[in-house]
Amino acid sequence: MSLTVKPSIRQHQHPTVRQLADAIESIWQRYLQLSPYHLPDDLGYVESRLEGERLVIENRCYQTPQFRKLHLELARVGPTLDILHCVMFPRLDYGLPMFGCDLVAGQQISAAIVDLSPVGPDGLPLSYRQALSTEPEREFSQPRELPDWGYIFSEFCCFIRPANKFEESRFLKKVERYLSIHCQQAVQMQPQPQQRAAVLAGQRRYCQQQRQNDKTRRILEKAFDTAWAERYMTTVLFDLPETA
Ligand code: 18B
Repeated sequence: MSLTVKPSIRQHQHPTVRQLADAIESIWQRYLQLSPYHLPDDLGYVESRLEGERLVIENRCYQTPQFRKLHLELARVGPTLDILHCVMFPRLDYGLPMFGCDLVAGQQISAAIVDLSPVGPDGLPLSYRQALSTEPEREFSQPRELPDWGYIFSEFCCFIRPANKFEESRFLKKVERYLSIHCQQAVQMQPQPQQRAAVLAGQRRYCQQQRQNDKTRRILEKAFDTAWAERYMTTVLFDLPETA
């Protein structure tokens, strides 16, 4: 499938948000066989007001033979807060880690996180650990501490506040490496139907923890309401397959 260029809030967002969104889609396109994924009730484009300020959410979703849902979300809160959110949900026949990325940019980027998070009790598969073992250490001067619910992330999780443009572009490169490793591993993998129950349990745990992110929830609650925020977090941001 070729990705058509639609008018988008992307053009107006923080340059690093825009570059990261472009990079993610270009890697997906390079390695994966994309087809469309339809969101419930057309939650593709959502607009509301947050304390008099506009909240705009724009979703891009795809599926592939290995992934039930590839989700890239761009959001703008008011005139200056830009957010990129990305999660790749493997199909249950594939015991792959969860790729997740979040970038929160006001005047400066306050939070940049990327991880390949394990779904099994034994941590990341050996092939991932080997591929990630060449990652440089101490690339960033301002690491951030994970919240309590963040024990789902791997030892390769990168959570920082980029100190300058160099660190921003270094973070971008890191996301590109994580994503390329993930796509390459995924397309080489054979389906393992006997693992479905375990994979579902792992994805459920991942989603349950992510739904505890109060900072995300608060933005959605202020712009809409509690019920809408709950529904959005459970059906769009961190949903599970219906075959559950
Ligand atoms: N998230 N993020 O995706 N979040 O979605 N995000 C924030 O500087 C949104 C993910 C993660 O310190 C912040 O503190 C909104 C994924 C972590 O307690 C804001 C959306 C991952 C933190 C938002 C969104 C992830 C965090 C505060 C929907 C990881 C730190 C910014 C579009 C794979 C939490 C700051 C803490 C923070 C908002 C992680 C405002 C609205 C996939 C760990």
